[in-house]
Amino acid sequence: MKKFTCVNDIGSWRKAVRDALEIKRNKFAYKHLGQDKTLLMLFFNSSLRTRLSTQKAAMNLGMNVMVLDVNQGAWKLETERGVIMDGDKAEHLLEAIPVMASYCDIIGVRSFASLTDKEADYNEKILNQFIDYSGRPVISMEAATRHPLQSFADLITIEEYKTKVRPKVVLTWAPHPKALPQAVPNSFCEWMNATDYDFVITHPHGYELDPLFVGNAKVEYDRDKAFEGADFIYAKNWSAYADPNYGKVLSTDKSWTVTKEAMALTDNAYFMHCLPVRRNMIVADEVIDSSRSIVIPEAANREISAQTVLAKILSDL
Ligand code: AN0
Ligand code: CP
Repeated sequence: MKKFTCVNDIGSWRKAVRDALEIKRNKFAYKHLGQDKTLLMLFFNSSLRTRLSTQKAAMNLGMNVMVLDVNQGAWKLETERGVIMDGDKAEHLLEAIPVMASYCDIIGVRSFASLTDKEADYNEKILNQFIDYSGRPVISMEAATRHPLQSFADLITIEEYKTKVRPKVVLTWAPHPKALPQAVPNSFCEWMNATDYDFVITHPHGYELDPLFVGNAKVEYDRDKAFEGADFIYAKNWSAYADPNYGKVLSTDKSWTVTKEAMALTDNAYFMHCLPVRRNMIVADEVIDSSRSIVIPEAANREISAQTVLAKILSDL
C-alpha cells in the first residue's frame, strides 16, 4: 500500500478486517516490520485518539515515532501558492514537506476542512500536497473530506459485534453547538457502502451530504422510521455541505439527540460514536452509559486499524 486516504486504498474490506483481527490477536508478532523505520505524525488540529492509537500501533510494529503539532512549537506554515509571505506564517509547505520527509519513512497528516472554502476542502488541497511532494507513503489521520482510520475501526467493530449477516446500520445526524466537518460521516458512508450491510442515513433537511459519499445508501428524513429495526446507531454531527450553507450550523434541534426513547425503536441496537462526544447534545447519558454503548471498544479498535494500515505500508516499502 502506497497511501491510505480512502476506502479504495485498503482493497477487499473482508480481507482487511480478517488481517485486522489477526493483528488484534497478536499485536506484537510483527515487530520486525518497523525496525529502523520512522513514522512522522503531523497535526494541524487537536487529537486524543488518533495521536495515541497511531503512535501505539507504530510502537507495536517496532517503529520510531515523531509527533509534530504544527501550531505549537513549529513555524506557522503557509499552504497557499504565490502569496507574499509578509504575515505570521514563517515557512511554506513547499519547503517543509520535503524537509520533514527526509527525516521519516511514512507521514501521517491531520488537516481538517476549513469549512470556508468548499472547493479547496473537497479537492483535499493540503493532504494532496503531502502526497505530491513528500515522496513518502501518506496516511490520512482525518483530512478535509475523510477519516479513514476511524471508518476502518468502525467497520472492524461492527464485524465483531454483529449478530446478523447483513446488519441494519444507521448513520444519524445529532446536534452540536459548533460547526464540524463532514469528514467522519462522509468516510463512514464510503466504508458502509463498500459492504453489503443495510445502510440508512438520517438527518434534518439541509444536512444532505455530498452525493458521491451517499452513493446508494437510503436517506430517510424521519429519524424514528430510520431507527426502526436498526442493529447499530452511529451518531455524528456535521455542518451543512450544500451551497449556499457550506460549513454552517443550520440546526441544534435537541429532538435529534439520541435518547433512550429513540433507541427503543431499534432492534436493541448498539450505540456508536467516533468520540470526542458532547453528552446530552449528541447522546443522552443513559444511552452512552448503557450496556449497548460500544464507544470504548470502538475507540480501542483505532489502534488495530492503524496497525493494520501501517503493517501493509511497511510491507511494501
Ligand atoms: C472532529 C470532527 O467532527 O471531524 C474530529 C472527530 C474525530 N470533531 C470535533 O472537532 C469535535
Ligand atoms: N475519533 C478521533 O479521531 O478522535 P481524536 O480527534 O481525538 O483523534
